[in-house]
Amino acid sequence: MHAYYFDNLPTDQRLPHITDPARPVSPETLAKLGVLSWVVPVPPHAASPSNSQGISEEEDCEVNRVAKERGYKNRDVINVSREGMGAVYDEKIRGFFEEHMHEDEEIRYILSGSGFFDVREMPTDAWIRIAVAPGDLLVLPAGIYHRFTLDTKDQIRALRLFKVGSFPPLLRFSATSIRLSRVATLGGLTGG
Ligand code: KMT
Ligand code: NI
Repeated sequence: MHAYYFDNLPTDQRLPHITDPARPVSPETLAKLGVLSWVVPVPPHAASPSNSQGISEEEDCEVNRVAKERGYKNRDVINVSREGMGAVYDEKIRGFFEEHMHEDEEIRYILSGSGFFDVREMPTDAWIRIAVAPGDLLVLPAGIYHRFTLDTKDQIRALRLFKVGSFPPLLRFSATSIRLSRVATLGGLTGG
């Protein structure tokens, strides 16, 4: 896992988008936003692309210890690739990259492939890009605005852990408009 400020250039979302010079973001800065990360080596059975279960709740491993400690109840494996998603691939790719948030804390544990999670820094509103690879375990706090994109390798498989219910939340399609109206309200109140 490495993180840095996103360059905001309107090129292919799957490119790294590192600024020149790069502006790295430390794990401490991420932790202040509630974004926590660990590296947990992926067991061979879960790393295999044909595996669709990921890590079962019975396995004795760090992922399950974190999940139990933090009160997680549900999980699934998502294979974000053209092969893995079929007809809904383009729509899903678009949806993941639309700024959204989840009502509850969620975990992503990368089993294979790679990609980028962008999280909004508060109160600056800057995008922080988090590059993830196999073994990265990422905690996204409740309510953080974020988006996801594949990189140019076009493939990631991740275990998703949920505290309640199931993905996707209803909020995801209105998240950007809610956030923008909040910004507008703040602007109005301060006269800026
Ligand atoms: C999210 O919350 O944006 C996602 O789950 C993206 C896909 S996980 C690799
Ligand atoms: Ni999300």
